Amino acid sequence: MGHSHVEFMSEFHSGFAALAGRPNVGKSTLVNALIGQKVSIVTPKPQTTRTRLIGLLNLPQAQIALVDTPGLHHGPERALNRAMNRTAAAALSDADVVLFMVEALRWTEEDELALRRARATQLPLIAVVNKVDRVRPRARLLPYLAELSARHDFLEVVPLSAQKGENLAELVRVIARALPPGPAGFPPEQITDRSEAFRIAETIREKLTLELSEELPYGVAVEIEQLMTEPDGRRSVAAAIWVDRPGQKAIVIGAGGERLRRVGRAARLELNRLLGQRYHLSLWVKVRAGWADDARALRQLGVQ
Ligand SMILES: Nc1nc2c(ncn2[C@@H]2O[C@H](COP(=O)(O)OP(=O)(O)OP(=O)(O)O)[C@@H](O)[C@H]2O)c(=O)[nH]1
Ligand SMILES: [Mg+2]
Repeated sequence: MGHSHVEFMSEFHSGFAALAGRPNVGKSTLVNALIGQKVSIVTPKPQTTRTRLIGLLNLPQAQIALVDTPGLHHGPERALNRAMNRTAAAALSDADVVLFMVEALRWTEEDELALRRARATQLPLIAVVNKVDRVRPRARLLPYLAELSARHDFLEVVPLSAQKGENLAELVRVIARALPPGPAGFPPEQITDRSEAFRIAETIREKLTLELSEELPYGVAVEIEQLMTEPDGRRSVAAAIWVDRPGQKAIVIGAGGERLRRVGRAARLELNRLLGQRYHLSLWVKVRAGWADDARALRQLGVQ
């Protein structure tokens, strides 16, 4: 991001801006784009983000704690889905302002649900219309923006492209102005509230999800079992990949272990770059039947 113009504010502003939206609208992509670093994983699959996390944006006159949340959704009533919806709703109610995100030219029942949840907070809402890079010609957006504006008395409606980085400075300006005056709540060098172990587990899960998009309808979970520094200075990680059924184990591993090796390699390269250390990953696949509907398993994963 770099250059955001908030110089019209005479006092320092600080607070929490929580993302609200159905799965897949681009909430995590936006958080990463605003922070200028990947703090939240992104995939083309809905329900990627499973828990809330914070990305911190420090400006000369404001500190914005962007709260990424799981997409609000209907659908399978597993304990995991209930926990995701609950987490998202709770994160919204703890915020100072809510960024209600939709995809340009689209409005679904889940968008309706998400707007209902966002309104229930009684906080000011900023509408963010993402993925405008797909709209050609841009004038096609105008009736959509008008319809959206009629749905709620939004503070502002900001069309942008998180992926292409279009119009982000405008959004930052709007958020900073909506936050209350006050000192920064986090040290300026901090970029996220999440631990190294969390970011490792999430990076592995992202690479797995990208590899397995169609094959594992219930997805996987990743548990970090060990994290330590080896004598040569490398960070050594042992991670268990949880699958739901024995048949899924072979799918994740792939012929001759090829797929799991590819996932491990992609995760390792990204972690080296992202966290500035050298990683050594040992991945193994564990069958944990019904994990997504098992409260104990979810607590162990930190998603509830
Ligand atoms: N064309 C386009 N695609 C985008 C844009 N922003 C995000 N995407 C894509 O949309 C998909 C979903 O992005 P995410 O950031 O994971 O969406 P999310 O809202 O966090 O999804 P959940 O975590 O499942 O709730 C990914 O394939 C992104 O690359 C954008 O501005 N333009
Ligand atoms: Mg997400």
